[in-house]
Amino acid sequence: MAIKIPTVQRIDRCDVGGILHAITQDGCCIVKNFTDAATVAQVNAETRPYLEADVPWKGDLFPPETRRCSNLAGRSRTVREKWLVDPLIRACNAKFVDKTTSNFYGETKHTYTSEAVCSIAVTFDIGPGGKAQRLHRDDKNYHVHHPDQTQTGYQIGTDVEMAFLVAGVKTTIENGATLAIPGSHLWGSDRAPKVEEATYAEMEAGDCWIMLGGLYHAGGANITNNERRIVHGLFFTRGFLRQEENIYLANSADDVLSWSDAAQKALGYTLSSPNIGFVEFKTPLQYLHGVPADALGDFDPSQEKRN
Ligand SMILES: O=C(O)CCC(=O)C(=O)O
Ligand SMILES: [Fe+2]
Repeated sequence: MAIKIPTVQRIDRCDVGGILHAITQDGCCIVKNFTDAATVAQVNAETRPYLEADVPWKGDLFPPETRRCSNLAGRSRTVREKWLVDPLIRACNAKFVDKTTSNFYGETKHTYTSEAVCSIAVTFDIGPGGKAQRLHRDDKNYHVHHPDQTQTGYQIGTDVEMAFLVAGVKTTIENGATLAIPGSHLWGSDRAPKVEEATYAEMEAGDCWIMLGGLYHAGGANITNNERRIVHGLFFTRGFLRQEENIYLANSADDVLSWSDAAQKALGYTLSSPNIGFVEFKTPLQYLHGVPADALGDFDPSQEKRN
């Protein structure tokens, strides 16, 4: 039986209701005209020096042809002050990621809302020859269990993460447009994704791909000879998915490096498997020790290798 590949809905940014509906239905959508050409050009210019300085990844997470600009919100004023705080992004996070609960504090009932926080902001620039990533759910990092919702429909609150990828260039099947399976946010954790079920999020520069953390997707293969596929990504997660006490700001590098390995680990200076807590794609301890970027590989060596 031929596999039916769902299409991606393309909706103009002024139709916020339509965008929220499409994400509920499909787990993703493309927002047309998310931003204008001048803003895209500015962000491309602000990130170019960092992309040019980046070195090939040695491992499975990215093909060696990919260059990244990590700490994107810190490094690009335009990303930080325009896109990160865009009302459309806030509206999406408010619906899918913010969390409100009520508790008794003594005999008084209190209701608290934890707002989504940017978990990672990074540019992905896939160069010619770059192979596709494996299909994955980004929320594997948060160990999310997904119930099978294919019969019931999507229940808001199932996801703890969502991503916004703004096209820095026109993205095509040839240059590595993101691969995705619309509707796969509804799949139970036991169902494996197949490449034959995926479609491509082809975008014009300035469009924005939005997806929930439970949607299967992957960076595409770049089979061109001379095009670079640049997308600028903002990923948000629940605001409370972090440590209660922020000791990272309270202790100097020298203090931390004088602690025992076990204490460093207990206090979060190693990573949570697979990929939580890195800085400039290094573990905090590699970063504090000044390990050069070209000495690095995959974070979690226990991850299964590709077939
Ligand atoms: O580059 C892309 O299109 C997506 C990258 C991605 O999914 C990832 O690195 O988790
Ligand atoms: Fe991903």
